[in-house]
Amino acid sequence: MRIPQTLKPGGGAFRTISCIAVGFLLVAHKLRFPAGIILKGKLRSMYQNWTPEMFKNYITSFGRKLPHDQICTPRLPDSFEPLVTEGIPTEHLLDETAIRDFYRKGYLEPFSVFSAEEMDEFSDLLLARMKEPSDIYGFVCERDRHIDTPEMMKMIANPAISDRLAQLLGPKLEAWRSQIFFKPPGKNPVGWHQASTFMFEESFSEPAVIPPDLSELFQLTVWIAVDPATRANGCLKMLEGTMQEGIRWMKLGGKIGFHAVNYEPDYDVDESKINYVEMERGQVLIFSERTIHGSDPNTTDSNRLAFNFRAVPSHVQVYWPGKKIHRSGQMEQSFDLTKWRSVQIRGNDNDGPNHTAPWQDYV
Ligand SMILES: O=C(O)CCC(=O)C(=O)O
Ligand SMILES: [Fe+2]
Repeated sequence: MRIPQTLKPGGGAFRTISCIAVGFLLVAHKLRFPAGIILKGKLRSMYQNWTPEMFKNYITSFGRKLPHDQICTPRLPDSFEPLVTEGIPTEHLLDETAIRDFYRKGYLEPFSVFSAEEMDEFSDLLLARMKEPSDIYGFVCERDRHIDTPEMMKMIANPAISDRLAQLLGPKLEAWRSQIFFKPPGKNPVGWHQASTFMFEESFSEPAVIPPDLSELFQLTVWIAVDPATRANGCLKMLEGTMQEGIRWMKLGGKIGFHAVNYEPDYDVDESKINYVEMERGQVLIFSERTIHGSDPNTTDSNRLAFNFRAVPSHVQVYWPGKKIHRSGQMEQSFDLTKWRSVQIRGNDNDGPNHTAPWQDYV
């Protein structure tokens, strides 16, 4: 069921009701009221996860101003050497310059992994999957299809990708989420956004990814160009320097956004800092979701199809412990997590906090 615009974040009714609730939370915060006793569900997690600055900005903007994500202060690593080198073939090794550039630009230069023939077959598979119900969630969706699609699972675990991820994140890695991004002619600009713990990209009130240290680099997105990605068909665009800067503020509402929620930047976008990342089919882009990024509409008459997945080091908790249903407000879908697993894509001797399965179990 589609939710009317007025009941979505940024919509009139949503703003009125949520400002009353947030006002109550702010007062409770000030009085140090033990809110856990009476609050339940979303209100309780907002009380726990929002900061006083967020409460205040939200109310004074009448339900429009929020950070793109949970506020954090990113920290540069002590050195730009790869975190892992052992067992990594030379062709996958990153040098210090590549890693330094990654921290500056927010992404690694795209590299070729898959052939055009492989992308032809993969394209047919993705387009078919988008119409079929997911075995794990039971409804038609574009999310986490790697769990019921062995071909995707093999891609996710491809060492040309996971070896590079390991040099930035560490040796033991999991893929917790994937997504098909289909951009047909004329469609789907993606507004400027960034995420760190995926608090707003996934929910309104609580992080989806829970690292022990918010300042470290604990997540990366892998974006695979199934069709060529060009400026004309809406390739990814990245704002240089923003990965290390922390989280900026956005305004809910407006004409574009991401998935079902509209919002716009509450800051000036410095055009001279935009990197358009054009890619050939079969190329792979690794970037930090903390980098402010988006994509323009597809102005060509052919599709722009892509597939992404999100990786974390295996010490990072995904979803709140014990969570059974994950409601993604932005996607307007609820995901029953009974059959979901965080998939180990590198280093199978996993001793982390997540309910995992090795990728080999699915192929
Ligand atoms: O494919 C796009 O246009 C947007 C993708 C994106 O935001 C992501 O992969 O995080
Ligand atoms: Fe994104």
